Amino acid sequence: MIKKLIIIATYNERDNIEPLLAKIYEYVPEVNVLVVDDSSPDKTYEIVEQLSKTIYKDKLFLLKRSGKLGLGTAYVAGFNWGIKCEYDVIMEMDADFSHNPKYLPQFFEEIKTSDLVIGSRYIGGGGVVNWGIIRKIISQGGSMYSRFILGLPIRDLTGGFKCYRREVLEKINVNELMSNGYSFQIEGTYKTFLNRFKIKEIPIIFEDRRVGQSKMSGGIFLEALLMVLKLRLRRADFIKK
Ligand SMILES: Nc1nc2c(ncn2[C@@H]2O[C@H](COP(=O)(O)OP(=O)(O)O)[C@@H](O)[C@H]2O)c(=O)[nH]1
Ligand SMILES: [Mg+2]
Repeated sequence: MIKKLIIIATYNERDNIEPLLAKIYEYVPEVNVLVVDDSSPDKTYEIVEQLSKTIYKDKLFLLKRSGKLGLGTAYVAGFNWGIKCEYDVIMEMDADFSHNPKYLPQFFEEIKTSDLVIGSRYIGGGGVVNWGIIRKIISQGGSMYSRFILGLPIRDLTGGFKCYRREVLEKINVNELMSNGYSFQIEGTYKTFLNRFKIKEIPIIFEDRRVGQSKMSGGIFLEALLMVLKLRLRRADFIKK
């Protein structure tokens, strides 16, 4: 049996985390979950801590950081935790129900024959609901731009519903990831591709968050555009021996 870990980064997800965990364990009961919380002001971590000691004992873990350090470093901390504990496959997903847990069994099926499985909004059968036109253009445009600059045969480069085999994370060395914001997902996929791992996109319908606030902003977006250029220029550095 392969050991599976799902990492969920949280910042003010008090209303989402408990129902989300219930759904996750309904679809994939065998999985372990690590929540990386940045000391959310709404005390999301308290709920997780409580659940990890009671109904989800030994299958739910909490990594609490001292303050809001960003989504990218939250995942890096989670990846390192998962590598140390020798999980075979390590997934990332958002806490806000944008990433529907019903797709989880498909990810774990596909990862048997791939090295990275990406939940994709921009292949046939995939899509987005509840997003305004601006957000749609930013997201799809961001993927097209990155695809073109980096020469990647992948349709959805900015989504964060992804499943890696541990070997990939070890090879690309997650501690060397440069991005912390929106480009974090692009960088992970780019380095995976450059190191000749097998990448598979599966269609997902992405739903905008049910409750709480999005952390997307103009600054994050601009940082991402520049980071993609930087990634292209440093291409040779990312191909590991
Ligand atoms: N630990 C941690 N989680 C974060 C941080 N920023 C965002 N998140 C979480 O990352 C996920 C995606 O964030 P979200 O605001 O939904 O971004 P959007 O979907 O692009 O609008 C959610 O689960 C957030 O709670 C952060 O600085 N630290
Ligand atoms: Mg979201």
